[in-house]
Amino acid sequence: MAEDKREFPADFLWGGAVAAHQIEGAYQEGGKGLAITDLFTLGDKDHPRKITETIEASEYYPEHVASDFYHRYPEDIKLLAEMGFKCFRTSISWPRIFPQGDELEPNEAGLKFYDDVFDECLKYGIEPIVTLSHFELPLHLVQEYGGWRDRRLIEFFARFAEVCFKRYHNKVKYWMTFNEINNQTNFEVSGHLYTNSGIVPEAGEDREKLMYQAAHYELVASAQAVQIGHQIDPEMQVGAMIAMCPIYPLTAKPEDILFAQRAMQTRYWFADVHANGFYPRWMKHFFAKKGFDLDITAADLKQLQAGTVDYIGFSYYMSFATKYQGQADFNENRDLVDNPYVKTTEWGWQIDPVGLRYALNWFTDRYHLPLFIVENGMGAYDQLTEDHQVHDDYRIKYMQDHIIQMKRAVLDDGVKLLGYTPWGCIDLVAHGTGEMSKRYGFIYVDSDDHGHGTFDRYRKDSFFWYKNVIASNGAEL
Ligand code: P53
Repeated sequence: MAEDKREFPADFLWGGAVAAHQIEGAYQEGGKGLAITDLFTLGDKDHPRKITETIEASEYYPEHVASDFYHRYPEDIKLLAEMGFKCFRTSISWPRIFPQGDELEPNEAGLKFYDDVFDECLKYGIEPIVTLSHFELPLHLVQEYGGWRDRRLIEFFARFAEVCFKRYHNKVKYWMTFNEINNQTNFEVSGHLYTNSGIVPEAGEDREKLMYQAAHYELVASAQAVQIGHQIDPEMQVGAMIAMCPIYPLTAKPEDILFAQRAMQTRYWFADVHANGFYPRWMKHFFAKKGFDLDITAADLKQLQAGTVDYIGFSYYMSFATKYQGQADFNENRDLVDNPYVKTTEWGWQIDPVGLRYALNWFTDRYHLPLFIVENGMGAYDQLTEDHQVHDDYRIKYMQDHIIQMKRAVLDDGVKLLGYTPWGCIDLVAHGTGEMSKRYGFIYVDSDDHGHGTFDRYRKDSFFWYKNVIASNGAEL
């Protein structure tokens, strides 16, 4: 295949992405309250993270220290600038701004921290891209209200959004409301409902119904935030953030095709509501069939319609395949099968660059909105050599393959893509397992899974490679 030397559009936003809880550490500094992620223990690929009720001395909580970005952000952002970043995606830790979540007045020290971070970015011409809620729900909202099972969280979130928009609208144009709002479709797996919505199901409670109720409140809160944002500054772009793992039919058997369609509906209706402003038809039937008497008011439906998103941000790591097994409703834990045509990472994630082009086209056909790839990457074990190098050719290969498909979607298919922010551009705590050793970065952070190390930063081979990708605007991969 001939080398594709074409460039991306001139205003394409090359950058990288992180999230507050996975990189900042300093979990009790600057008046920050506890986030739910401060109670996630260390796991690994064979052992899920536990969620404890209080901080236990015998456990290790990786987010407490993370990559110590809170203290080292000037050095980190300087390195991002050296790579030529045009933008940098991070999140605002909700409990830094509202330590309990339900206060009326924000915490000035928290607001000041993000002013400093954004100013440091802007100093180098790096545009901050901000997620409001990236799994950092204030713990108090779980203890006092049961998380997003309670309608009052809409009001708390709207207040948080308003405070952030007012404070930073001159520094931040692109916002996202809820990170991977659809990751909770796997509600049967312990932890997913908690991570997205702070919900601990009681014995005998219908987890599926809880998920739909919480997601509804979140979508209403998101729609309110979009409207608040546009009132404060019409230039502001407020987007959704969807975890996109396309689900293919395993074979061309018509039942498999129909089932894959069903699977996509089940996982991506969140984007339908965000972008279209109303629930898809199948859901009304589904709720009735299930006998779910959800709290969805006429006023809510108006909000959804009035607060549709300006763009779709999405993460892309992998694709799935599914096979019809005689059950009408798709179930993530039962119906996903191995795709024989792709390889996997060491954590079993199916590597599928072509699926990224598929996803970009799928979103475009469905919503006709600009898109933003706000996460992509491959978690891997890296080796730091004695002279402080990391030869991460596997990471370079993964990204090359994905950027080639992205290029085709933009230049051959006409997809409107705002930018590309690969995940974990500075090594950070993996969300799923809590491991530091599941690394994504261009910048190596010298710390192990237990927070032992110097925390010094080192440039990996991928650092120099990506720097050249940006400098050539994607012509040289
Ligand atoms: P980690 C699962 C599937 C796809 C994306 O994940 C996911 C997850 C949750 O683990 O989450 C996103 O760190 C998420 C980030 C996360 C990243 O993907 O488990 O938005 O917070 O770190 C990568 O390897």
